[in-house]
Amino acid sequence: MQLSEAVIVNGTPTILLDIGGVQRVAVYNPAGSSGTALRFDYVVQAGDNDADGITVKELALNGASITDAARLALPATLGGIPGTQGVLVDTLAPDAPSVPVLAAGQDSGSSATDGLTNVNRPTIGGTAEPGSTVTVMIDGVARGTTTAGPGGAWSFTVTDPLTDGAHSITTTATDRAGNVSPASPALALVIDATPPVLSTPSLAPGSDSGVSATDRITGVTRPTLTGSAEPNSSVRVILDGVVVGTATAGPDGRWSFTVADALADGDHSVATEATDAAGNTGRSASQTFTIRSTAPGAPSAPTLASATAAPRPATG
Ligand SMILES: [Ca+2]
Ligand SMILES: [Ca+2]
Ligand SMILES: [Ca+2]
Ligand SMILES: [Ca+2]
Repeated sequence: MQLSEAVIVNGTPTILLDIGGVQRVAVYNPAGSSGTALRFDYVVQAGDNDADGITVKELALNGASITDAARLALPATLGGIPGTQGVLVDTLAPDAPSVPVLAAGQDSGSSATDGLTNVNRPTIGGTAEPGSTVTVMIDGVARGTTTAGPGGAWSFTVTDPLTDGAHSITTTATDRAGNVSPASPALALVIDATPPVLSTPSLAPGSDSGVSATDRITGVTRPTLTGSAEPNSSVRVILDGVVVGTATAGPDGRWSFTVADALADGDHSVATEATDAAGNTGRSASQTFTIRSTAPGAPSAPTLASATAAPRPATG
């Protein structure tokens, strides 16, 4: 309270305030006052909340006197009160924000709602108190802030790529007075940005017939092919450049596939491609093998090359 001349205050006058519809009282503070500037203090209390500015109401003498040097009492009215609509009082913390969600298109792979994604810098969003500052925490560590719009909606794109594995995303909202909300419920996210790694496919044991079980020359025209890929990934079997079927890798990564249509004699190649649940795709090297299903011509009668020679093994 500014005065044009020095005054003497006896007693404890007060000034009535309206804070969000609640009457509060600012009390004369002699220690903070001088002859021409009277100070009144009000300490904001828990629960005070006035988003459009407090109102300064009347001066109450409460039996006190305010006089000038000539002992003339001042009129106990307040004039020329500066605008107080900018004086905002807010002791109420925002409610906890909504559970964060992945933005549209960010939940890749076989399900768009399972929280398993290969987007390792995802955009997430939610709602919080309008105008509040939203702090995004990943695994409990604040990783950035954004502002909730007039409707409360906010959006945030993770800046540093998240590592593969599980992550928990929560938020808090901070209002303009610095009150911080409780944390939101958590968004559980699993990042898999790593494509499947596939072994070179091979003929299964039992599908590589003949003198050698490892020479990839076989009389089995519908061989079983095997290999390994990322566990639970979907494996496409590519024979001579054409996808002929799909297998699913087991929890140990092993898959097998039996060719449905008999293969012609001759050389063939097999390769595989696997896609994991997050939508990453990897490809194997290709492997060749040879089908020889036609019975060879009757072998000539064995002859002894010498008395000590061992019998020649049959071929085929
Ligand atoms: Ca508030
Ligand atoms: Ca997904
Ligand atoms: Ca993967
Ligand atoms: Ca063989």
